Amino acid sequence: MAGTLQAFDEPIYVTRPLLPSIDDYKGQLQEIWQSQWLTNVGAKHVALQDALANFFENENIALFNNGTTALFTACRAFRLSGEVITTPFTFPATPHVLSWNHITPVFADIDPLTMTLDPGKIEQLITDRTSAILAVHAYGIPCDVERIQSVADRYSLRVLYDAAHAFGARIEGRPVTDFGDATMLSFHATKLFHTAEGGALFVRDPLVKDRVDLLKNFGIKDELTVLMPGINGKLSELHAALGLLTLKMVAGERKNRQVVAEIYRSRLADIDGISVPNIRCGVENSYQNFPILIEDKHVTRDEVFEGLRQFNVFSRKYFYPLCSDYSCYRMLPSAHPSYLPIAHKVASQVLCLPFYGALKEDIVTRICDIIHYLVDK
Ligand code: T4K
Repeated sequence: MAGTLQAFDEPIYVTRPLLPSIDDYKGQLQEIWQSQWLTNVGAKHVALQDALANFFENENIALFNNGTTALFTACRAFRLSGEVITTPFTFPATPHVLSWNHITPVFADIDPLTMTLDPGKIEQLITDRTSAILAVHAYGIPCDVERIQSVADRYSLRVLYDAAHAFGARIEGRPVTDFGDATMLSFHATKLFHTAEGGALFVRDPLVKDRVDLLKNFGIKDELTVLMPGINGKLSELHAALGLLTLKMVAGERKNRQVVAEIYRSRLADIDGISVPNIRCGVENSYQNFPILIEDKHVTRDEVFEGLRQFNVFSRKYFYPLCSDYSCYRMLPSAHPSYLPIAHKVASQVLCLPFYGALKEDIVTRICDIIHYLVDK
């Protein structure tokens, strides 16, 4: 079969950003130039924040210049301290925002089906220093929010969600941003909805939203009053304007990604040793990534990863290595691999395939043929 398969002329990346027409963006830039207002909560920022509040049916939103700053600020807004229980199966930003707040991340194992924090593993890690649970809707597959909340309620802990991947994901019909005390979204260029760089924080309590707005602007109340040590978390007008345009394209992009996902699912279904995570009943995935799990049967995950590269296909091993294996965290007691068997297994098997709406049907089919070849050879 290798003879009939050829490497792609152009590299096929794990994702490509959603881009509006350059003319539409020029139109936005013309308005910004005319206003001479480039940042600090200008008209585009206000318009995007309103549009997103409307989209998520939630007024308690604050826009940020990236998701990491949004999550960092959330920790400050809730005055989290001591220890926070989180997942090792995530992007470095998740534990790093804790460290930057002088909080110790405590890693709990993940659920093998959702690949998110296992609610059954949280309770045993709670100490008198625990202030919160920080869970991640990895790949936009929602966590078991009900069980996480019930543990948190029993111990009076805050619940924060890193929903960097979860734009548009729903739980029992409700947006993921409706759950927990706060939810962060990332609007990075690699995300389904993006502003090139950007992010947002949704909070349950309007008083916390006021505090978040202060914290993201140096703690400035007015020209003469600084109320608290804040940070610069503001989204510029140029980024907000891009978001206004990409937001209009999100529904179409989601539909296109569903088509790509369907091709992958149907063409990879019959490969022994490869599985596609199933979404449980009552939740809707955001279609941020397309992860597959490769059991070490006929071929290893790393062999498929390397094999795809030979064909100019750049899949990614999100999230390998686990955060608990980074040199800055592996000395933590909770980071010991013996406590995190599922996370280690999933991290050694997972591969995120190229996944974006503009990926043509014949390209997806060819990627599947290459995977078939790599498994059979
Ligand atoms: N929490 C979680 C769970 C996250 O996944 C992330 C970010 C965060 C928090 C933090 O949110 P932000 O502070 O970023 O808002 C990328 C993104 O940079 C990162 O935002 C994202 N997660 C992560 C999962 O993916 P890399 O290092 O893999 O990106 P990079 O540059 O290798 O890009 C991946 C592929 O995307 C490239 O091979 C090609 C394509 N690409 C990328 C960019 C930047 C483009 O086609 N155009 C582009 O402009 O981290």
